[in-house]
Amino acid sequence: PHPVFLRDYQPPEFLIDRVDLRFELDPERTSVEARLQVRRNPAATRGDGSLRLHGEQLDLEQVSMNDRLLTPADYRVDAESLTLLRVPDRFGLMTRVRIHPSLNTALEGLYQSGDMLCTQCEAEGFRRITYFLDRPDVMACYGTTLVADRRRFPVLLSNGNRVESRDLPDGRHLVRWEDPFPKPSYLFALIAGDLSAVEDGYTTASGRAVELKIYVEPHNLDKCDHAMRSLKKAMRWDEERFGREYDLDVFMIVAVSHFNMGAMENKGLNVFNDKYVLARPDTATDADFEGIEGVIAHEYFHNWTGNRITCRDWFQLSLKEGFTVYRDQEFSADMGSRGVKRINDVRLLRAHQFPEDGGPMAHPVRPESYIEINNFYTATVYQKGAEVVRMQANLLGPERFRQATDLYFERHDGQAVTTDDFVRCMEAASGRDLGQFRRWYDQAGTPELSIQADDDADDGTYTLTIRQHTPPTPGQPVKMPFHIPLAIGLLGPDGQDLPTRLADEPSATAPGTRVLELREAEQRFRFTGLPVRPVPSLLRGFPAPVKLRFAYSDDELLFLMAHDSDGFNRWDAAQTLLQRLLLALVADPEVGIPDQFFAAFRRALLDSSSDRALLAEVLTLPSESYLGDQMEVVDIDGIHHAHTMLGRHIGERLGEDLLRVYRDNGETGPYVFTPQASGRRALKNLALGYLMWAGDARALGDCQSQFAAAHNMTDVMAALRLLVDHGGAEGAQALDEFYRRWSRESLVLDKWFSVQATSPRPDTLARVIQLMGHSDFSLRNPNRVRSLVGAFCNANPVRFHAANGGGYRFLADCVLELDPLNPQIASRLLKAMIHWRRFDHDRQTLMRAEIARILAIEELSKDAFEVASKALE
Ligand code: HT7
Ligand code: ZN
Repeated sequence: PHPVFLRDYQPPEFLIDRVDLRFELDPERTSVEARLQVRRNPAATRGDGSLRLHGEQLDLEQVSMNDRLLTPADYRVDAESLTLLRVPDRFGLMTRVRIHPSLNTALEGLYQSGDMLCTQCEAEGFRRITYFLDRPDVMACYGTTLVADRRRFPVLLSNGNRVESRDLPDGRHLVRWEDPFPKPSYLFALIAGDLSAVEDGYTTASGRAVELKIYVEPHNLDKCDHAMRSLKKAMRWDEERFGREYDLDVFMIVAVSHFNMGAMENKGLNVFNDKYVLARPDTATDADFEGIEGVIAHEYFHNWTGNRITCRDWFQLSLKEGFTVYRDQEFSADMGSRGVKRINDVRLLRAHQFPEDGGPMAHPVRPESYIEINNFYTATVYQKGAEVVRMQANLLGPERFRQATDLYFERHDGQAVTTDDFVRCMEAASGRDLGQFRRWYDQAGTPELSIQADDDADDGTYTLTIRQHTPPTPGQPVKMPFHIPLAIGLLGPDGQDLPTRLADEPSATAPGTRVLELREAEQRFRFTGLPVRPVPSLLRGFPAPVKLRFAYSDDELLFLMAHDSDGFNRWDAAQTLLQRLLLALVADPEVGIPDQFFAAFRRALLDSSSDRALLAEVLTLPSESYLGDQMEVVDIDGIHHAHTMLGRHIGERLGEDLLRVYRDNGETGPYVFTPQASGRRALKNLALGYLMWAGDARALGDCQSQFAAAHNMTDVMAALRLLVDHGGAEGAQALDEFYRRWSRESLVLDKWFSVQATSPRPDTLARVIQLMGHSDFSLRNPNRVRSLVGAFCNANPVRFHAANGGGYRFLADCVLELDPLNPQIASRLLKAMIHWRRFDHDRQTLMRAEIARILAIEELSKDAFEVASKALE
């Protein structure tokens, strides 16, 4: 397979203004008739007079041009395209093809999910439905006619507004949809099924009425309230914060059980993985409720950032994804606790994006090449892309940023544009030069900031010398300095913020946070007028996606943890301390844990003035994989041992306090999803976890009672996880009970699989292999695969990286079995092994051998080929 390069981008030679599609739907054999209005693109250079349309896995039946039937002498067909050999400057084209949804296990194009038919076209799935210019810069208006058996498929949906509906002979019916907004083919969607809808309404800021419908299988109707509430909140928020109104008469969401990703923003018809729609307190955890709110908002926000304004080509993916993630993060921050949201977003960035940036598949936010675009829906494009937008928002300030986004929406509505067009709007609205800032889009790698502090008590100055260095990444051996906003504060001995006046500034600055702008490899900032040596609070609120190196003493970290006015940095100081302690324990398991650590932990635990959700974040140990990322060579077993040991010590030393916190934060009434209530649950279950680590006999009883009595899935799952990890009869019995109760609820059953797959118990791999043969397991359902195989390989480091290589062999076997069925999911799973160079020699050898075994397969998909080959480069 060959890469596609950004530098080769050419505008399309032809444009398509209008598409009329007619589907005769049948799971085994669907007929698709497409009528395209094609014209030469005046802005493109003339080619050889032919037109090449994308098309894959289509059985071509008929082609006609301007109503004249073409013969095979007029065109050429191969596995990826239909080429019309001579075409006029403007013409009508009709093609009729057959496709086979029930055989489509890749879940791209038109496929069967349970009893319904649905589509997934992003990125390049439309070409599996009909012949087309399947690229995002070809935007057309779509009319879609759906014909199907009325009993089997009473609901027929597509993009836009419904304009016709009638019965046909032989029990069939016809529904016609018209989407007035030009869109790229990746936003096309259709749904056919026996579905029920929860309906509601929304009046936009300008007074237009919009019908809201969430379609689900009838037995799920009682799990849509939270999704509907989230949708209405998102619609209001986008009006208030970004001035964006919804534009069609109806907005529809459909929940499907077989879906490769989280959800898809098709115009007016968002298709969702049901995991991000369905929730009832007894079936979904707080994390699920939060995920639903965020993903519903994300897809809705795409209506403007993605649909009205789309990407010129797939290298610009972050134009819509980075911006939309930024928007959904801001939305969630406004709906819940801003501080906790930021912590979780940064945790995610550090856990996934930083390793990606340091690994063999590192790529810029705007990649320069790809073999398979599906491999580039990454943490870099999404999460780092959002950080890049956030930095611009912070550099501009709220008012200018709003002017800049208004300009972007006005200037580019209806267009397919680039990340550079976006930055140009930021520049135009603010008058700032973002020339150097643009490097965030085209240089990969995480910058490392090394900061050194010098003070001269005599003249009251304090100097920070800041060096930035970005390690090389594949294809980019040398990096230029980034433009980095660095928010800092200086704390006095009483914990208050001091003024941050620089030596060359004429007037005093108010105490608090100030933003330094870094542009060079090394820069020095000299602060004056400081009566005492301050403790610096660096990277407040995490203003840029960078790694910080500063030689804090333990005492300084304890001080920041207790006093920093920036909540994010209080959390970060605690995490740095915990990380330090854990890494010291890895190096020497006999090392003593200082009393002051327990004292600080206890103080935080009993701090009733703080938000409990934030406390739970502060008191959670850094994950084993994150600790591994901080080591030169990952010591899997050492980390697991240190983690368990510290958890046990905390449980033992603070047993009484933990028990009190556990009991004081019990549920008092019916489940509500509010930041306060979910914070209580998080803190309570964290306390229970430490007690269970310590083997506290009272905690085992509490855990069993919680498992038996809780009415909400958050508490049930927390107890189940602890019981399973505890093992023995208690664990087995809880699993059996859970299965008996929930085996018919697919999303809950996923939890049953993943709680077993992520247990650190020594026999977990054997159990996982056994579960692969369970009658409820299927490789054809991505959620199930993720809940068992994905959870084991990505969230159970100590068992996946077992020294005997069993985990690696298991993953490679799964990838090989899955690749012919669903290459997207297979290649995503394979990514669990690409950081093999970070491990010891024996594990490196084992992982490399498994990747090589995969690469040796001749019919390997482009998806898996790209990941495997880059991993070994
Ligand atoms: N824009 C959507 C991406 C997506 C996707 C991409 C490739 C293959 C399947 C897919 N399903 C959804 C989701 C989003 O970011 O909003
Ligand atoms: Zn998105």
